[in-house]
Amino acid sequence: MRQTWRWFGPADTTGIDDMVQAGVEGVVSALHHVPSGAVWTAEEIARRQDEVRRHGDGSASNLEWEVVESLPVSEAIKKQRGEWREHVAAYRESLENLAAAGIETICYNFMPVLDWTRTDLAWRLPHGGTCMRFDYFDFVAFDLFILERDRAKTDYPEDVVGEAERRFRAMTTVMQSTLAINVTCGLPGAADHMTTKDVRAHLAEYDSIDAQRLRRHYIDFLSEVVPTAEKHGLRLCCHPDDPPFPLLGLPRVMSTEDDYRKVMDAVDSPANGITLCAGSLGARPDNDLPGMMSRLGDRVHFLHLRNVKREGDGIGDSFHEAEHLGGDVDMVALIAEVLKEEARRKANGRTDHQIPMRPDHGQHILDDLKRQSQPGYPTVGRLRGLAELRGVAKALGHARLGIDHE
Ligand code: DNO
Repeated sequence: MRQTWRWFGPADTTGIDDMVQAGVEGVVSALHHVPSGAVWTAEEIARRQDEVRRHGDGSASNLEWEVVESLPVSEAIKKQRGEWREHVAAYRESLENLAAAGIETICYNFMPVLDWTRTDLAWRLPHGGTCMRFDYFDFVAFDLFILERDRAKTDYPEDVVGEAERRFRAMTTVMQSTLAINVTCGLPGAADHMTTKDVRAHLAEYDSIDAQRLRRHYIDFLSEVVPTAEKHGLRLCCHPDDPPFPLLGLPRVMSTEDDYRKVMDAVDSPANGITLCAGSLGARPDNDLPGMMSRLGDRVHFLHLRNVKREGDGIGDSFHEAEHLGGDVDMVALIAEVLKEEARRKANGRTDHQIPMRPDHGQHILDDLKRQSQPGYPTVGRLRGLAELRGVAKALGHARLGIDHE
């Protein structure tokens, strides 16, 4: 596995110098300031590459920008409305510019309206640190009483509405507005921030788009951009829905193995691949992560190694972000499958036999509690995760265990 690290650019409180000390091998970044639908120009890409290549004092970092996360797919493309064709053309142009700059792995997602969704960005853990959490009843309270979505009342059973109402009434106004901010926090570092009002307006536009239609739009998009990716030797990789179940009555189409299979088969090309995010997919008890890696592995171009602790057995129940080796995802078994896939690729002469992985999210611990960072992206918590994951890979890849590990 190639050990990478997400960097939000010069404003990130974890700098390039920190990454070098953490033993990071490659950088994951994006041009967060460019709005979805616009072209990533060669100049802007080159600027970010240059920033990655330098330490704070200007000396060489020996790091490269290796993975894009994310090249966002605009809402217009997802809905096939307005300027969506222009946005697809811009997407192709951005891919061409990235290819010319030598960046081959491009992550994106196809979640309507909201990216990742949590109700608490700093949930206190017994050890004194914090993590992100999704609380089902708080989320329902947001939907019913803050967003006041038209159909919300009929979407939930009566007892759930009752409990959500009790929760909401017990919240102070500050707690209510914090909940609204947390839920709409969406993509960290993105140019497109949303208010509750924006969410309402977007939801209305999805009234006539069900999962089947959204999947069709997604396949249409892939049919347009995968040929460009193929031509330039790029690997597109779709991040799963986070959490992997429908929210706010919106359709979700990348939540399960079956969802991935449908889309991989519809546009059957190595350039159409997967970001296997263990934490996102792991929030659902019926997603078998090591099994998915073993069955879909040849299309996995990027790995987010993160863990979650599910707080119930149902699809849609509360969960929180656990330590990388804690939680419900069998991380050791998953990494073992990754190493097997890498060995298969090597034997087949694939140049992409080393799969980039990043320690996804981290609990905020030690100095993280004193310094500001993007929610889920603390320095020490991620460093701890990287160290643990690296240890597992090293141990499993030990020659005596017979897995050829790069
Ligand atoms: C959250 C991230 C996601 C991810 C996008 C990819 O921390 O994993 O925001 O970057 O969904 O498009």
